[in-house]
Amino acid sequence: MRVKMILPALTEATSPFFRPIKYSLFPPLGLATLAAHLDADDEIDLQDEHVEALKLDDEPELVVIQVYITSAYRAYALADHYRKRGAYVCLGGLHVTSLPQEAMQHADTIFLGPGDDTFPEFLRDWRAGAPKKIYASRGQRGIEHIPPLRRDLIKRNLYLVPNSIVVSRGCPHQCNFCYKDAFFQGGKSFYVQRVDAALAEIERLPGRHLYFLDDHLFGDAKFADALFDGMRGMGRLWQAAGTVQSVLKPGLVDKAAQCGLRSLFVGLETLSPENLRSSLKYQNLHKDYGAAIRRLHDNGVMVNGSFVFGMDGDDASVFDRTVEWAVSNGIETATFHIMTPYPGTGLYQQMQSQNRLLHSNWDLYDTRHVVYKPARVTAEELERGYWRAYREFYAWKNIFAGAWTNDSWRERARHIAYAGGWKKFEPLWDFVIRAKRATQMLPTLEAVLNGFGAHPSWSPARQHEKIWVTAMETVDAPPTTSAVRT
Ligand code: B12
Repeated sequence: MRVKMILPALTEATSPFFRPIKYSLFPPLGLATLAAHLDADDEIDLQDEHVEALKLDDEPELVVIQVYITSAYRAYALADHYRKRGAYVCLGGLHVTSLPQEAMQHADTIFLGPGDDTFPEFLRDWRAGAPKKIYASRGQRGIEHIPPLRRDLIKRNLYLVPNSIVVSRGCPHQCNFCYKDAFFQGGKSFYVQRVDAALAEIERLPGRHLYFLDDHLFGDAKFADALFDGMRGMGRLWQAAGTVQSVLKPGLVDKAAQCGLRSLFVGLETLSPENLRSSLKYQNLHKDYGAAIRRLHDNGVMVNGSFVFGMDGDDASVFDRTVEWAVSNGIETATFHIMTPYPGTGLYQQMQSQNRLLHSNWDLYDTRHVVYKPARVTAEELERGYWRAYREFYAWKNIFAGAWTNDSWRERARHIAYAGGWKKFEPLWDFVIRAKRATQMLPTLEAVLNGFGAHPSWSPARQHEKIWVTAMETVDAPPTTSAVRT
């Protein structure tokens, strides 16, 4: 069987003028996961439009397209194209699950929710000549017995982070803006892989660097604890996402750092308790964000703080206040978003019932445009403030100010290299992406993550490196500085 799998891109990702690095970071794990259910002798062409021009003159029998909100129109156009050419088209993913009626116009079959149980069911029906129109994942879903994803279909050289990995689905919390409730309807919304399967998947990944794309890697503490035990000694350097609450809990983050965690994406969202309450993000309420950041820094873990602007408690002062706070707490990188109500979420229902949605042009639901009536600022103020926050946070003066919250020179250098690397060398990234050399930048990322030797990853096989770094430290470290960590 000839199968085509496509991750379509939003327009910006395919711009002939400028390619932001964020679209060349991660390969399409969702599709590679689904591909594992196909037969070994099926002819599979997996294309990710974020990193390659699509070949559209082929003749697949089955087309599988993943639909996110910002790529929905592009996905529908591709679906229409292949249906005209006689292919059987399947659409699935978050946006299809939120708006099945819309997606159905463009597909032979649609899938609601995760595809790990429904896609194999569909394949059986399709091969038997009786596919259904809709497959909905319900009830006791899980990923304990899924086959290893088809990494052989991923064009590794096109990505900065080819070793991205997911070992859980969903999250234990219930924030009203999150995609989670829209996606995991009628069943479990947080579940993990078997620890041995997760460790085996890690072992299969070449090199050192890993990026866990799990919504909350620490969400199941028992699982995370066993995973980190298993990762000890593997010599990995890795990045992931977790909550303030999980960082403040004693033990787990320290263990994570010992087995290679070097940067954590943390959903700080807002500095206002009122906003936390209204978005049901209770797990962040009354938590000392500053203490969480210090805890991560003390463990040699950099922080990517994620913030949302435009919640109902935000007035025009929110942008400057947030940037100032982030800089003074030494956060290395920040991701800002304009609050965006995704269809199917509690936030969307709230905005709809209050008649505050401005339009449903999904292309603009990209967290950079205001798509609803904000409460205490105008839409223009919100967009201007959002862009100003990015400019200010990544101004050299603030990168240096943030870096100087560290005592150690190596930590300062790491902060400057990491923050500057993402935002100050965009023309370089553009060049690297066009030259199809994204993976070749990985050693640079690894060097920065390990703090130029201050936070190396240990493994028995790398003892020689340990000895070398320790020797360096003895020579290099200024005698008065205690913060150079080994
Ligand atoms: C990695 C990631 C990215 C990466 C790359 C995406 C990629 N290569 O897949 C980058 C950085 C580029 C990115 C960018 C953006 N992202 Co993003 N991203 C994610 C993240 C963290 C993980 C995705 C992932 O790999 N999941 C793991 C795999 C295994 O699961 P999966 O992809 O969902 O696939 C499963 C199912 O969806 C289903 N399935 C999917 N497709 C199909 C098709 C068929 C036929 C079937 C049967 C099943 C099926 O089966 C799969 C296996 O179970 C998610 C959060 C999340 N947990 O999903 C956000 C998320 C998908 N992103 C989101 C958003 C909003 C964006 C941006 C608009 C944000 C921005 N301001 O930049 C951009 C634009 C994206 C675009 N191209 O249009 C939202 C999407 C909301 C929505 N309703 O669509 C999410 C959910 C985060 C959030 N804010 O809530 N993103």
